[in-house]
Amino acid sequence: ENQQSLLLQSIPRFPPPKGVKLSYGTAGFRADASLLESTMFRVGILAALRSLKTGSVIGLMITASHNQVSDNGVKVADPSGGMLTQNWEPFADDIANAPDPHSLLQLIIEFAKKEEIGFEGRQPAEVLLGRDTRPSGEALLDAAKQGITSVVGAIATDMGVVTTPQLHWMVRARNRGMETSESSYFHQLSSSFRCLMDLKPEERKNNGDDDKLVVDGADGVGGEKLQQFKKTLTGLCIEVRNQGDGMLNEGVGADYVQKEKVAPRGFGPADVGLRCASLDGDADRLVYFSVTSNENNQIELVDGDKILSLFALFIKEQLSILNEGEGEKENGSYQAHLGVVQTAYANGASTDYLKEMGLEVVLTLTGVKYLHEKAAEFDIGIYFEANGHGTILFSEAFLSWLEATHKTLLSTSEGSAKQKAASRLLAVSQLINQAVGDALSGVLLVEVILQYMGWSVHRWNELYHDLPSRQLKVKVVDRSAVVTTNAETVAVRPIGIQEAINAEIAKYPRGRCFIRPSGTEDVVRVYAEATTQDAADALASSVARLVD
Ligand code: NG1
Ligand code: ZN
Repeated sequence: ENQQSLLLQSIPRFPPPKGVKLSYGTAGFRADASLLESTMFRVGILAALRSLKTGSVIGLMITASHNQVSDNGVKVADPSGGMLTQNWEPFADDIANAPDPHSLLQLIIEFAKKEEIGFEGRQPAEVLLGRDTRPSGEALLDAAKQGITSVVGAIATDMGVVTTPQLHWMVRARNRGMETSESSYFHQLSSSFRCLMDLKPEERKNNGDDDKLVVDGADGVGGEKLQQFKKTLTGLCIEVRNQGDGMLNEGVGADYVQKEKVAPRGFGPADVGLRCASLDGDADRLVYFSVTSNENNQIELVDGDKILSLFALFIKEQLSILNEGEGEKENGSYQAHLGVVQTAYANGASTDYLKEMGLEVVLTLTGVKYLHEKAAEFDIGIYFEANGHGTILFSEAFLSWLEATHKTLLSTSEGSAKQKAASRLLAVSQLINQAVGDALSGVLLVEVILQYMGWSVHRWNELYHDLPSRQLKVKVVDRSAVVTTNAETVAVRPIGIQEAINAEIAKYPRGRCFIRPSGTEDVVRVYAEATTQDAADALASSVARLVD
Protein backbone atom coordinates (compact mmCIF):
# COMPACT_ATOMS: atom_id res chain seq x y z
CA GLU A 1 0.00 0.00 0.00
CA ASN A 2 2.96 2.16 0.84
CA GLN A 3 4.23 1.51 -2.67
CA GLN A 4 0.89 2.24 -4.32
CA SER A 5 0.44 5.56 -2.57
CA LEU A 6 3.99 6.57 -3.44
CA LEU A 7 3.30 5.86 -7.13
CA LEU A 8 -0.07 7.58 -7.00
CA GLN A 9 1.59 10.73 -5.72
CA SER A 10 4.19 10.91 -8.45
CA ILE A 11 2.46 9.48 -11.54
CA PRO A 12 0.07 12.42 -12.12
CA ARG A 13 3.02 14.80 -12.26
CA PHE A 14 4.15 13.23 -15.55
CA PRO A 15 1.19 13.03 -17.92
CA PRO A 16 1.96 11.40 -21.30
CA PRO A 17 1.82 13.52 -24.47
CA LYS A 18 -1.46 13.13 -26.35
CA GLY A 19 -1.69 11.30 -29.65
CA VAL A 20 1.84 9.90 -29.58
CA LYS A 21 2.58 6.18 -29.69
CA LEU A 22 6.05 5.21 -28.52
CA SER A 23 7.86 1.96 -29.10
CA TYR A 24 11.01 0.65 -27.39
CA GLY A 25 12.47 -0.32 -30.78
CA THR A 26 16.03 -1.49 -31.46
CA ALA A 27 17.62 1.34 -29.47
CA GLY A 28 15.14 2.16 -26.72
CA PHE A 29 12.65 5.03 -26.93
CA ARG A 30 13.51 7.92 -29.21
CA ALA A 31 11.53 11.03 -30.07
CA ASP A 32 11.59 14.79 -30.02
CA ALA A 33 12.88 15.64 -26.54
CA SER A 34 9.76 17.69 -25.70
CA LEU A 35 7.67 14.50 -25.82
CA LEU A 36 9.79 12.41 -23.49
CA GLU A 37 9.34 13.56 -19.87
CA SER A 38 6.65 11.05 -18.99
CA THR A 39 8.54 8.31 -20.87
CA MET A 40 11.68 9.00 -18.83
CA PHE A 41 9.72 8.90 -15.59
CA ARG A 42 8.13 5.61 -16.58
CA VAL A 43 11.38 4.03 -17.77
CA GLY A 44 12.83 5.10 -14.40
CA ILE A 45 10.16 2.97 -12.72
CA LEU A 46 10.92 0.09 -15.09
CA ALA A 47 14.65 0.28 -14.37
CA ALA A 48 14.04 0.23 -10.61
CA LEU A 49 11.75 -2.80 -11.01
CA ARG A 50 14.39 -4.51 -13.10
CA SER A 51 16.91 -3.88 -10.35
CA LEU A 52 14.56 -5.35 -7.74
CA LYS A 53 13.89 -8.34 -9.96
CA THR A 54 17.56 -9.13 -10.69
CA GLY A 55 19.02 -8.04 -7.36
CA SER A 56 21.63 -6.17 -9.41
CA VAL A 57 22.47 -2.65 -10.46
CA ILE A 58 20.73 -1.48 -13.67
CA GLY A 59 21.68 1.33 -16.09
CA LEU A 60 19.55 4.04 -17.66
CA MET A 61 21.12 6.04 -20.48
CA ILE A 62 19.58 9.24 -21.85
CA THR A 63 20.70 9.74 -25.45
CA ALA A 64 19.47 9.84 -29.02
CA SER A 65 22.86 8.80 -30.39
CA HIS A 66 23.40 10.08 -33.95
CA ASN A 67 19.97 11.71 -34.25
CA GLN A 68 19.53 15.48 -34.32
CA VAL A 69 20.18 17.48 -31.18
CA SER A 70 16.48 18.27 -30.57
CA ASP A 71 15.73 14.55 -30.23
CA ASN A 72 16.46 12.52 -27.17
CA GLY A 73 15.89 8.97 -26.02
CA VAL A 74 16.40 6.41 -23.31
CA LYS A 75 17.69 2.87 -23.10
CA VAL A 76 18.10 0.48 -20.21
CA ALA A 77 21.21 -1.61 -19.51
CA ASP A 78 20.80 -5.03 -17.89
CA PRO A 79 23.08 -6.36 -15.10
CA SER A 80 25.64 -7.76 -17.58
CA GLY A 81 25.96 -4.30 -19.14
CA GLY A 82 24.10 -5.49 -22.25
CA MET A 83 20.75 -4.29 -23.53
CA LEU A 84 17.52 -4.75 -21.55
CA THR A 85 16.21 -8.30 -21.89
CA GLN A 86 13.79 -8.54 -24.80
CA ASN A 87 11.18 -10.14 -22.49
CA TRP A 88 10.66 -6.79 -20.81
CA GLU A 89 10.26 -4.73 -23.99
CA PRO A 90 6.47 -5.27 -24.24
CA PHE A 91 6.13 -3.96 -20.66
CA ALA A 92 8.23 -0.93 -21.62
CA ASP A 93 5.87 -0.25 -24.55
CA ASP A 94 2.79 -0.75 -22.40
CA ILE A 95 3.78 1.62 -19.61
CA ALA A 96 5.13 4.28 -21.98
CA ASN A 97 1.74 4.39 -23.70
CA ALA A 98 -0.58 4.02 -20.68
CA PRO A 99 -3.05 6.91 -21.10
CA ASP A 100 -3.86 7.74 -17.45
CA PRO A 101 -2.51 7.29 -13.90
CA HIS A 102 -4.91 4.51 -13.05
CA SER A 103 -4.07 2.31 -16.04
CA LEU A 104 -0.35 2.88 -15.48
CA LEU A 105 -0.59 1.84 -11.84
CA GLN A 106 -2.60 -1.22 -12.83
CA LEU A 107 0.02 -2.26 -15.40
CA ILE A 108 2.80 -1.90 -12.85
CA ILE A 109 0.99 -3.90 -10.18
CA GLU A 110 0.09 -6.70 -12.58
CA PHE A 111 3.58 -6.88 -14.03
CA ALA A 112 5.22 -6.90 -10.59
CA LYS A 113 2.93 -9.72 -9.60
CA LYS A 114 3.68 -11.72 -12.74
CA GLU A 115 7.42 -11.23 -12.30
CA GLU A 116 7.15 -11.92 -8.55
CA ILE A 117 8.74 -8.63 -7.61
CA GLY A 118 8.23 -7.79 -3.94
CA PHE A 119 7.91 -4.21 -2.70
CA GLU A 120 8.84 -4.72 0.93
CA GLY A 121 11.67 -2.25 0.56
CA ARG A 122 13.96 -4.80 2.21
CA GLN A 123 15.87 -5.45 -0.95
CA PRO A 124 17.96 -2.54 -2.19
CA ALA A 125 17.56 -1.43 -5.78
CA GLU A 126 19.95 0.88 -7.60
CA VAL A 127 19.96 2.49 -11.03
CA LEU A 128 23.00 4.20 -12.55
CA LEU A 129 22.02 7.15 -14.73
CA GLY A 130 23.98 8.65 -17.59
CA ARG A 131 23.28 11.21 -20.28
CA ASP A 132 24.94 12.61 -23.37
CA THR A 133 25.55 16.32 -24.03
CA ARG A 134 22.05 17.15 -25.29
CA PRO A 135 20.66 20.24 -23.52
CA SER A 136 17.36 18.43 -22.87
CA GLY A 137 19.24 15.77 -20.90
CA GLU A 138 19.18 17.50 -17.55
CA ALA A 139 15.40 17.89 -17.23
CA LEU A 140 14.87 14.37 -18.55
CA LEU A 141 17.36 13.05 -16.01
CA ASP A 142 15.26 14.60 -13.28
CA ALA A 143 12.13 12.88 -14.56
CA ALA A 144 13.96 9.53 -14.66
CA LYS A 145 15.18 10.02 -11.08
CA GLN A 146 11.65 10.70 -9.88
CA GLY A 147 10.51 7.51 -11.57
CA ILE A 148 13.25 5.49 -9.88
CA THR A 149 12.63 6.93 -6.43
CA SER A 150 8.91 6.33 -6.62
CA VAL A 151 9.74 2.64 -6.21
CA VAL A 152 10.22 1.89 -2.51
CA GLY A 153 13.84 1.34 -1.57
CA ALA A 154 15.26 2.25 -4.99
CA ILE A 155 18.07 4.75 -5.33
CA ALA A 156 19.27 6.69 -8.36
CA THR A 157 23.00 7.29 -8.82
CA ASP A 158 23.88 9.97 -11.34
CA MET A 159 27.08 9.24 -13.29
CA GLY A 160 26.82 12.58 -15.10
CA VAL A 161 27.60 13.18 -18.76
CA VAL A 162 29.10 9.94 -20.10
CA THR A 163 29.25 8.02 -23.36
CA THR A 164 26.71 5.21 -23.76
CA PRO A 165 29.45 2.55 -23.59
CA GLN A 166 30.88 4.11 -20.41
CA LEU A 167 27.55 3.72 -18.66
CA HIS A 168 27.17 0.12 -19.85
CA TRP A 169 30.73 -0.59 -18.71
CA MET A 170 30.01 0.90 -15.28
CA VAL A 171 26.91 -1.26 -14.82
CA ARG A 172 28.87 -4.37 -15.75
CA ALA A 173 31.80 -3.42 -13.52
CA ARG A 174 29.55 -2.65 -10.54
CA ASN A 175 27.82 -6.00 -10.77
CA ARG A 176 31.21 -7.73 -10.78
CA GLY A 177 32.21 -5.97 -7.61
CA MET A 178 34.58 -3.57 -9.35
CA GLU A 179 34.92 0.17 -9.03
CA THR A 180 32.56 2.16 -11.25
CA SER A 181 34.22 5.51 -11.64
CA GLU A 182 35.15 7.10 -14.94
CA SER A 183 38.77 7.00 -13.88
CA SER A 184 38.66 3.21 -13.42
CA TYR A 185 37.19 2.91 -16.92
CA PHE A 186 39.98 5.01 -18.41
CA HIS A 187 42.55 3.18 -16.34
CA GLN A 188 41.45 -0.20 -17.68
CA LEU A 189 41.59 1.09 -21.24
CA SER A 190 44.96 2.76 -20.96
CA SER A 191 46.68 -0.09 -19.13
CA SER A 192 45.52 -2.76 -21.57
CA PHE A 193 46.45 -0.46 -24.46
CA ARG A 194 49.93 0.00 -22.95
CA CYS A 195 50.25 -3.77 -22.60
CA LEU A 196 49.42 -4.31 -26.29
CA MET A 197 51.82 -1.53 -27.32
CA ASP A 198 54.62 -3.20 -25.35
CA LEU A 199 53.91 -6.45 -27.18
CA LYS A 200 54.47 -5.05 -30.66
CA PRO A 201 57.11 -6.87 -32.72
CA GLU A 202 60.61 -5.49 -32.00
CA GLU A 203 60.99 -3.95 -35.45
CA ARG A 204 57.80 -1.93 -34.96
CA LYS A 205 58.66 -0.58 -31.52
CA ASN A 206 59.43 2.91 -32.73
CA ASN A 207 56.54 3.28 -35.11
CA GLY A 208 53.64 5.50 -34.47
CA ASP A 209 55.10 8.46 -32.60
CA ASP A 210 55.04 10.91 -35.48
CA ASP A 211 51.97 9.42 -37.08
CA LYS A 212 48.89 11.36 -36.09
CA LEU A 213 45.28 10.21 -35.88
CA VAL A 214 42.61 12.90 -36.34
CA VAL A 215 39.27 12.17 -34.67
CA ASP A 216 35.90 13.76 -35.44
CA GLY A 217 34.05 13.83 -32.10
CA ALA A 218 30.63 14.55 -33.74
CA ASP A 219 30.38 17.58 -31.40
CA GLY A 220 29.23 15.15 -28.74
CA VAL A 221 30.31 13.51 -25.53
CA GLY A 222 32.88 11.19 -27.15
CA GLY A 223 35.05 14.04 -28.45
CA GLU A 224 35.09 15.67 -25.02
CA LYS A 225 36.05 12.45 -23.28
CA LEU A 226 38.74 11.56 -25.78
CA GLN A 227 40.30 15.01 -25.46
CA GLN A 228 40.57 14.42 -21.72
CA PHE A 229 41.67 10.77 -21.98
CA LYS A 230 44.31 11.16 -24.70
CA LYS A 231 46.67 12.93 -22.28
CA THR A 232 47.16 9.66 -20.44
CA LEU A 233 48.15 7.71 -23.58
CA THR A 234 51.70 7.35 -24.77
CA GLY A 235 52.80 6.12 -28.18
CA LEU A 236 49.74 7.57 -29.85
CA CYS A 237 49.20 11.09 -31.10
CA ILE A 238 45.54 12.10 -31.37
CA GLU A 239 44.03 15.37 -32.50
CA VAL A 240 40.34 15.75 -31.65
CA ARG A 241 38.12 17.98 -33.77
CA ASN A 242 34.41 18.72 -33.31
CA GLN A 243 34.70 18.47 -29.55
CA GLY A 244 31.36 20.10 -28.87
CA ASP A 245 31.54 23.72 -30.01
CA GLY A 246 29.47 23.04 -33.12
CA MET A 247 26.03 21.53 -33.53
CA LEU A 248 25.84 17.90 -32.41
CA ASN A 249 25.64 15.43 -35.35
CA GLU A 250 25.17 18.22 -37.96
CA GLY A 251 27.37 17.24 -40.90
CA VAL A 252 29.62 15.36 -38.50
CA GLY A 253 29.85 11.97 -36.86
CA ALA A 254 30.11 8.33 -37.82
CA ASP A 255 26.55 8.04 -39.13
CA TYR A 256 26.97 11.00 -41.48
CA VAL A 257 30.39 9.88 -42.72
CA GLN A 258 29.31 6.29 -43.30
CA LYS A 259 26.02 7.10 -45.04
CA GLU A 260 27.12 10.14 -47.09
CA LYS A 261 30.64 8.87 -47.73
CA VAL A 262 32.11 12.38 -47.41
CA ALA A 263 34.45 14.07 -44.92
CA PRO A 264 32.74 15.64 -41.89
CA ARG A 265 32.69 19.36 -41.12
CA GLY A 266 36.10 20.60 -40.05
CA PHE A 267 38.00 18.30 -42.41
CA GLY A 268 39.26 19.40 -45.79
CA PRO A 269 41.99 19.49 -48.41
CA ALA A 270 44.72 20.00 -45.80
CA ASP A 271 43.92 16.55 -44.44
CA VAL A 272 44.36 14.55 -47.64
CA GLY A 273 45.98 11.22 -46.83
CA LEU A 274 45.74 11.52 -43.03
CA ARG A 275 44.31 8.71 -40.94
CA CYS A 276 40.99 9.94 -39.55
CA ALA A 277 38.21 8.46 -37.44
CA SER A 278 34.67 9.52 -36.68
CA LEU A 279 32.61 8.80 -33.55
CA ASP A 280 28.85 9.15 -33.29
CA GLY A 281 26.96 11.40 -30.84
CA ASP A 282 27.14 8.99 -27.89
CA ALA A 283 30.41 7.31 -28.94
CA ASP A 284 29.20 3.78 -29.48
CA ARG A 285 29.96 3.83 -33.20
CA LEU A 286 33.30 4.22 -34.95
CA VAL A 287 34.37 4.46 -38.59
CA TYR A 288 37.70 5.37 -40.11
CA PHE A 289 38.30 7.38 -43.25
CA SER A 290 40.93 9.19 -45.21
CA VAL A 291 40.31 12.30 -47.32
CA THR A 292 41.30 11.39 -50.87
CA SER A 293 40.92 14.50 -52.96
CA ASN A 294 40.42 18.21 -52.73
CA GLU A 295 37.12 18.09 -54.52
CA ASN A 296 33.77 17.34 -52.90
CA ASN A 297 35.36 16.18 -49.63
CA GLN A 298 35.73 12.71 -51.06
CA ILE A 299 36.94 9.98 -48.75
CA GLU A 300 38.10 6.44 -48.62
CA LEU A 301 35.66 4.98 -46.08
CA VAL A 302 36.84 2.27 -43.71
CA ASP A 303 33.59 1.08 -42.16
CA GLY A 304 32.51 -1.31 -39.42
CA ASP A 305 32.96 -4.31 -41.73
CA LYS A 306 36.61 -3.45 -42.15
CA ILE A 307 37.14 -2.85 -38.44
CA LEU A 308 35.62 -6.29 -37.92
CA SER A 309 37.98 -7.77 -40.54
CA LEU A 310 41.02 -6.17 -38.90
CA PHE A 311 40.06 -7.48 -35.47
CA ALA A 312 39.32 -10.94 -36.86
CA LEU A 313 42.66 -11.07 -38.63
CA PHE A 314 44.58 -10.09 -35.52
CA ILE A 315 42.76 -12.47 -33.21
CA LYS A 316 43.01 -15.36 -35.63
CA GLU A 317 46.76 -14.77 -35.87
CA GLN A 318 47.18 -14.77 -32.09
CA LEU A 319 45.12 -17.95 -31.79
CA SER A 320 47.19 -19.74 -34.38
CA ILE A 321 50.44 -18.72 -32.66
CA LEU A 322 49.00 -20.06 -29.44
CA ASN A 323 48.00 -23.37 -31.03
CA GLU A 324 51.16 -23.90 -33.09
CA GLY A 325 52.47 -27.47 -32.92
CA GLU A 326 49.77 -28.16 -30.37
CA GLY A 327 48.76 -31.78 -30.95
CA GLU A 328 46.38 -33.95 -29.04
CA LYS A 329 49.36 -34.96 -26.85
CA GLU A 330 49.58 -31.73 -24.93
CA ASN A 331 47.02 -31.41 -22.26
CA GLY A 332 44.87 -28.37 -22.05
CA SER A 333 45.04 -27.46 -25.73
CA TYR A 334 41.88 -25.59 -26.66
CA GLN A 335 40.51 -25.07 -30.13
CA ALA A 336 38.79 -21.77 -29.51
CA HIS A 337 35.61 -21.35 -31.51
CA LEU A 338 36.00 -17.98 -33.25
CA GLY A 339 33.00 -16.55 -35.06
CA VAL A 340 31.93 -13.28 -36.63
CA VAL A 341 28.45 -11.78 -36.75
CA GLN A 342 27.15 -9.32 -39.34
CA THR A 343 23.81 -8.05 -40.66
CA ALA A 344 22.41 -7.85 -44.18
CA TYR A 345 23.97 -4.36 -44.42
CA ALA A 346 27.48 -5.84 -44.35
CA ASN A 347 29.19 -5.23 -47.65
CA GLY A 348 29.12 -8.45 -49.70
CA ALA A 349 32.87 -8.17 -50.28
CA SER A 350 33.50 -8.22 -46.51
CA THR A 351 31.46 -11.37 -46.04
CA ASP A 352 33.35 -13.07 -48.88
CA TYR A 353 36.67 -11.98 -47.38
CA LEU A 354 35.82 -13.28 -43.90
CA LYS A 355 34.64 -16.60 -45.31
CA GLU A 356 37.83 -16.93 -47.36
CA MET A 357 39.74 -16.47 -44.11
CA GLY A 358 37.99 -19.65 -42.99
CA LEU A 359 35.83 -17.90 -40.43
CA GLU A 360 32.32 -18.83 -39.47
CA VAL A 361 30.09 -15.91 -40.48
CA VAL A 362 26.56 -15.55 -39.08
CA LEU A 363 23.94 -13.01 -40.22
CA THR A 364 21.39 -11.64 -37.76
CA LEU A 365 18.64 -9.04 -37.73
CA THR A 366 19.66 -5.38 -37.63
CA GLY A 367 20.14 -4.03 -34.10
CA VAL A 368 22.98 -4.56 -31.69
CA LYS A 369 20.98 -6.70 -29.29
CA TYR A 370 20.64 -9.39 -31.95
CA LEU A 371 24.30 -9.36 -32.95
CA HIS A 372 25.46 -9.34 -29.35
CA GLU A 373 23.29 -12.32 -28.46
CA LYS A 374 24.69 -14.33 -31.37
CA ALA A 375 28.32 -13.38 -30.72
CA ALA A 376 27.97 -14.56 -27.12
CA GLU A 377 27.58 -18.13 -28.44
CA PHE A 378 31.25 -18.29 -29.49
CA ASP A 379 34.44 -18.54 -27.40
CA ILE A 380 35.43 -15.37 -29.17
CA GLY A 381 32.60 -13.68 -31.04
CA ILE A 382 33.26 -10.52 -33.03
CA TYR A 383 30.28 -8.50 -34.21
CA PHE A 384 29.97 -5.28 -36.16
CA GLU A 385 27.31 -3.44 -38.04
CA ALA A 386 28.58 -1.73 -41.20
CA ASN A 387 27.77 1.58 -39.48
CA GLY A 388 30.56 0.99 -36.97
CA HIS A 389 28.76 -0.42 -33.95
CA GLY A 390 30.37 -3.56 -32.62
CA THR A 391 32.70 -5.26 -30.18
CA ILE A 392 34.39 -8.55 -29.28
CA LEU A 393 32.97 -10.97 -26.73
CA PHE A 394 35.05 -13.57 -24.88
CA SER A 395 33.33 -16.48 -23.14
CA GLU A 396 34.05 -17.03 -19.46
CA ALA A 397 35.21 -20.58 -20.21
CA PHE A 398 37.71 -19.42 -22.81
CA LEU A 399 38.98 -16.61 -20.59
CA SER A 400 39.65 -18.93 -17.66
CA TRP A 401 41.50 -21.31 -19.96
CA LEU A 402 43.47 -18.39 -21.39
CA GLU A 403 44.38 -17.04 -17.96
CA ALA A 404 45.57 -20.46 -16.78
CA THR A 405 47.52 -21.05 -19.98
CA HIS A 406 49.12 -17.63 -19.76
CA LYS A 407 50.20 -18.32 -16.18
CA THR A 408 51.82 -21.62 -17.22
CA LEU A 409 53.54 -20.03 -20.19
CA LEU A 410 54.91 -17.25 -17.98
CA SER A 411 56.59 -19.80 -15.75
CA THR A 412 57.77 -22.20 -18.48
CA SER A 413 58.56 -19.95 -21.43
CA GLU A 414 58.36 -16.28 -20.60
CA GLY A 415 59.01 -14.13 -23.65
CA SER A 416 58.07 -16.91 -26.08
CA ALA A 417 55.82 -16.23 -29.05
CA LYS A 418 53.08 -18.25 -27.38
CA GLN A 419 53.28 -16.40 -24.12
CA LYS A 420 53.07 -13.09 -25.96
CA ALA A 421 50.09 -14.23 -28.02
CA ALA A 422 48.26 -15.26 -24.84
CA SER A 423 49.15 -11.97 -23.25
CA ARG A 424 47.85 -10.03 -26.27
CA LEU A 425 44.54 -11.86 -26.24
CA LEU A 426 44.10 -11.18 -22.53
CA ALA A 427 44.85 -7.50 -23.11
CA VAL A 428 42.30 -7.35 -25.93
CA SER A 429 39.66 -8.80 -23.58
CA GLN A 430 40.44 -5.95 -21.17
CA LEU A 431 40.67 -3.20 -23.75
CA ILE A 432 37.56 -3.97 -25.72
CA ASN A 433 34.28 -3.10 -24.00
CA GLN A 434 32.48 -6.41 -23.53
CA ALA A 435 29.25 -4.75 -22.49
CA VAL A 436 28.55 -2.96 -25.77
CA GLY A 437 30.28 -1.45 -28.83
CA ASP A 438 32.58 1.38 -27.71
CA ALA A 439 34.20 3.87 -30.09
CA LEU A 440 36.89 4.88 -27.57
CA SER A 441 38.15 1.38 -26.85
CA GLY A 442 37.65 0.57 -30.55
CA VAL A 443 39.97 3.40 -31.61
CA LEU A 444 42.68 2.15 -29.27
CA LEU A 445 42.44 -1.42 -30.51
CA VAL A 446 42.50 -0.36 -34.17
CA GLU A 447 45.50 1.90 -33.55
CA VAL A 448 47.55 -0.72 -31.77
CA ILE A 449 46.77 -3.39 -34.38
CA LEU A 450 47.76 -1.02 -37.21
CA GLN A 451 51.04 -0.37 -35.41
CA TYR A 452 51.53 -4.11 -34.82
CA MET A 453 50.99 -4.82 -38.52
CA GLY A 454 52.92 -1.75 -39.64
CA TRP A 455 49.94 -0.75 -41.78
CA SER A 456 48.69 2.61 -43.03
CA VAL A 457 44.95 3.26 -43.17
CA HIS A 458 45.25 2.77 -46.92
CA ARG A 459 46.92 -0.62 -46.59
CA TRP A 460 44.17 -1.65 -44.18
CA ASN A 461 41.48 -0.50 -46.59
CA GLU A 462 43.06 -2.69 -49.28
CA LEU A 463 42.16 -5.89 -47.37
CA TYR A 464 39.31 -6.16 -49.85
CA HIS A 465 37.45 -3.74 -52.08
CA ASP A 466 33.93 -2.78 -51.04
CA LEU A 467 31.25 -3.40 -53.61
CA PRO A 468 29.62 -0.07 -54.47
CA SER A 469 26.44 0.31 -52.43
CA ARG A 470 23.59 2.72 -51.86
CA GLN A 471 21.23 3.18 -48.95
CA LEU A 472 17.95 5.07 -49.32
CA LYS A 473 15.03 5.64 -47.02
CA VAL A 474 11.45 5.92 -48.13
CA LYS A 475 8.93 7.76 -45.93
CA VAL A 476 5.79 5.65 -45.68
CA VAL A 477 2.46 5.88 -43.91
CA ASP A 478 2.80 2.49 -42.25
CA ARG A 479 6.22 0.89 -42.20
CA SER A 480 4.81 -2.25 -40.58
CA ALA A 481 3.32 -3.09 -43.99
CA VAL A 482 6.76 -4.44 -44.83
CA VAL A 483 7.49 -7.80 -43.20
CA THR A 484 10.78 -9.62 -43.76
CA THR A 485 12.40 -13.01 -43.21
CA ASN A 486 15.87 -14.63 -43.56
CA ALA A 487 17.75 -12.00 -41.53
CA GLU A 488 15.74 -9.31 -43.32
CA THR A 489 17.00 -10.25 -46.77
CA VAL A 490 13.59 -11.33 -48.08
CA ALA A 491 10.32 -9.35 -47.92
CA VAL A 492 7.24 -11.53 -47.44
CA ARG A 493 4.82 -8.55 -47.30
CA PRO A 494 3.49 -6.68 -49.24
CA ILE A 495 2.64 -9.78 -51.25
CA GLY A 496 4.49 -9.87 -54.56
CA ILE A 497 7.06 -7.18 -53.71
CA GLN A 498 9.96 -9.64 -53.37
CA GLU A 499 9.31 -10.98 -56.89
CA ALA A 500 9.41 -7.41 -58.19
CA ILE A 501 12.66 -6.74 -56.29
CA ASN A 502 14.16 -9.94 -57.68
CA ALA A 503 13.30 -8.82 -61.20
CA GLU A 504 15.23 -5.57 -60.61
CA ILE A 505 18.21 -7.38 -59.04
CA ALA A 506 18.43 -9.69 -62.06
CA LYS A 507 19.27 -6.70 -64.26
CA TYR A 508 22.63 -6.13 -62.52
CA PRO A 509 25.69 -8.38 -62.26
CA ARG A 510 26.40 -9.19 -58.57
CA GLY A 511 23.32 -7.20 -57.69
CA ARG A 512 21.96 -7.53 -54.16
CA CYS A 513 19.10 -5.55 -52.69
CA PHE A 514 16.69 -5.74 -49.75
CA ILE A 515 14.13 -3.62 -47.97
CA ARG A 516 13.20 -3.51 -44.27
CA PRO A 517 11.20 -1.29 -41.95
CA SER A 518 13.49 0.84 -39.76
CA GLY A 519 13.38 0.12 -36.04
CA THR A 520 14.18 3.74 -35.13
CA GLU A 521 12.47 5.94 -37.74
CA ASP A 522 9.20 6.03 -39.66
CA VAL A 523 10.80 4.83 -42.88
CA VAL A 524 11.43 1.77 -44.99
CA ARG A 525 15.13 1.37 -45.74
CA VAL A 526 16.43 0.22 -49.10
CA TYR A 527 19.93 -1.20 -49.50
CA ALA A 528 21.48 -2.06 -52.85
CA GLU A 529 24.85 -3.32 -53.98
CA ALA A 530 26.29 -3.91 -57.45
CA THR A 531 29.58 -3.84 -59.32
CA THR A 532 29.46 -0.10 -60.12
CA GLN A 533 28.18 2.90 -58.18
CA ASP A 534 25.79 3.82 -60.98
CA ALA A 535 24.32 0.33 -60.95
CA ALA A 536 23.95 0.33 -57.15
CA ASP A 537 22.26 3.75 -57.31
CA ALA A 538 19.93 2.67 -60.10
CA LEU A 539 19.00 -0.57 -58.34
CA ALA A 540 18.28 1.28 -55.07
CA SER A 541 16.10 3.90 -56.73
CA SER A 542 14.08 1.45 -58.76
CA VAL A 543 13.38 -0.64 -55.65
CA ALA A 544 12.57 2.54 -53.67
CA ARG A 545 9.91 3.26 -56.30
CA LEU A 546 8.40 -0.18 -55.69
CA VAL A 547 8.07 0.66 -51.98
CA ASP A 548 6.63 4.12 -52.46
P1 NG1 B 1 17.20 1.08 -38.02
O1 NG1 B 1 16.59 2.43 -37.98
O2 NG1 B 1 16.35 -0.02 -37.47
O3 NG1 B 1 17.74 0.79 -39.41
C1 NG1 B 1 19.55 1.99 -37.07
C2 NG1 B 1 20.73 1.29 -37.69
C3 NG1 B 1 21.04 0.04 -36.89
C4 NG1 B 1 21.24 0.33 -35.42
C5 NG1 B 1 20.08 1.18 -34.90
C6 NG1 B 1 20.26 1.64 -33.49
C7 NG1 B 1 21.33 1.13 -40.07
C8 NG1 B 1 20.89 0.70 -41.40
N1 NG1 B 1 20.46 0.91 -39.08
O4 NG1 B 1 18.47 1.09 -37.06
O5 NG1 B 1 22.14 -0.60 -37.43
O6 NG1 B 1 22.50 0.94 -35.19
O7 NG1 B 1 19.85 2.34 -35.73
O8 NG1 B 1 21.07 2.76 -33.35
O9 NG1 B 1 22.45 1.64 -39.89
ZN1 ZN C 1 25.25 5.78 -30.92
